[in-house]
Amino acid sequence: MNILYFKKLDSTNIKAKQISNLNTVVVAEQQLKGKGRFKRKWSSEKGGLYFSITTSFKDQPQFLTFIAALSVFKSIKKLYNVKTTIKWPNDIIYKNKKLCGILTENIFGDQRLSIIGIGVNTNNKVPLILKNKAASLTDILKKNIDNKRLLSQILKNFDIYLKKDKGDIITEWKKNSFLGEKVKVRTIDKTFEGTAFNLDKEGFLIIKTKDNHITIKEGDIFLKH
Ligand code: BT5
Repeated sequence: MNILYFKKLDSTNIKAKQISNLNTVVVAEQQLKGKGRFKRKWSSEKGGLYFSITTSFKDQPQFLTFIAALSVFKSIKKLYNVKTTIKWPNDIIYKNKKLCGILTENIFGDQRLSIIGIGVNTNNKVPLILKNKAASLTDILKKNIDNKRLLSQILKNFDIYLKKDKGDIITEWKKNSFLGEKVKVRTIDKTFEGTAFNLDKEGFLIIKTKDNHITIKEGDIFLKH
């Protein structure tokens, strides 16, 4: 992997798209316009780990998100012995607070690429408004985090998972995920409650409600406790 470091970028996903080179990692110490899903913002103050990986196009980008989530999950466990939980579709949480967010985008240019953007709260401050929703590794461990070391561990794991088959990825994802938890689901057109029940073969989430099983393709999930 070719790693490019920047002090400040609008967004590592945007930069990676401009560069459009395969197997490149774009890292920024700070992002001015960090992006979340659905045009949301990702708070990216100095001190955090913000990067994007480009890889060959996958028609099911959710699998790349799963691979990224597993890579972050494993790295945090290995380096800091912190047990996090993977929440569908794109979060790593610690005690119900978001520690990492992932944004996978497919680019249909001359070359078809998938860009996987990963933001991990390490030494950065999160805005007051997110205090109840966001966790950082420094807050959890009460020590400074070596972002380069964490990055290289995540990239190592990412390479390993990229070579695994989908079935294995889903199995491992499930084992370390929030499945079984009571949740509230919000999609574009409805909100309802149930239990996070399973993933289907495509990587969509199945919610068990009182009298039904509902497949969720896109939306937000909130843990209920
Ligand atoms: C995400 O969106 O979680 C995807 C975040 C991806 C960020 C990375 S950083 C490197 C790369 N470059 C980019 O520009 N983006 C990627 P979503 O599920 O939509 O969550 C966004 C929501 O999370 C916001 O609306 C806030 O409520 C919350 N949030 C924002 N910043 C946060 C932070 N630093 N920590 C925890 N929660 C945050």
